[in-house]
Amino acid sequence: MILMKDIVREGHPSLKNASAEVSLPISEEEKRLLEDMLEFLKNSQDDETAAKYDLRAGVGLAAPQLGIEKRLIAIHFEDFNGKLYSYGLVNPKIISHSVEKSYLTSGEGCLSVDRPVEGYVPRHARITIKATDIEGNPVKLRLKGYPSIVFQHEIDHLNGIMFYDHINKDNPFAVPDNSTPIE
Ligand code: LHY
Ligand code: NI
Repeated sequence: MILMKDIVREGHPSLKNASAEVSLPISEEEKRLLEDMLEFLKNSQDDETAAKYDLRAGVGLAAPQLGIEKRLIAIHFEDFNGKLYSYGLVNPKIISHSVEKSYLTSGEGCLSVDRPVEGYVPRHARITIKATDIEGNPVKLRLKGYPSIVFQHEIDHLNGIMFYDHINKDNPFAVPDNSTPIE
């Protein structure tokens, strides 16, 4: 199982590099990796398991955070309406996005960052993603609100971009133009 020691932290090159496209169909090893990544997220959200293994709760994880520079991400959370988003995705790509932006009023964190970084992280308010799922099926997702933010955070990791790269250096709490806050 994936543990916190397996997650690379700031300073590791995999967090700064662009990850490689994965050829289809994915290998058994890549399939197992995505399943392990999803299991980590579920474990991290289970109070008992998280306490036992000292896991920090997470809703998303990207392969480069394990030092594996491949375009693979896992997402697992329920939105505020109780709708489950649980995906292991291969080569996720934002094919279109709104001009309007959004940001989490509480900011963002990262499993690879062991310090609080304050400030608003401007994101596209709405995105459409194309990807391939674990079973090899094509996936097309239209996302807004919190789910849109989480997917953008994870896809950024595939491009070597950290959430704080988006924060306004002069005024971390500057409200992004044409944006809607997400509580
Ligand atoms: N995981 C973060 C997590 O807490 C992702 C996140 C955090 C997204 C805050 C949006 C807001 O699950 C990661 O850092 N994965 O890369
Ligand atoms: Ni992160």
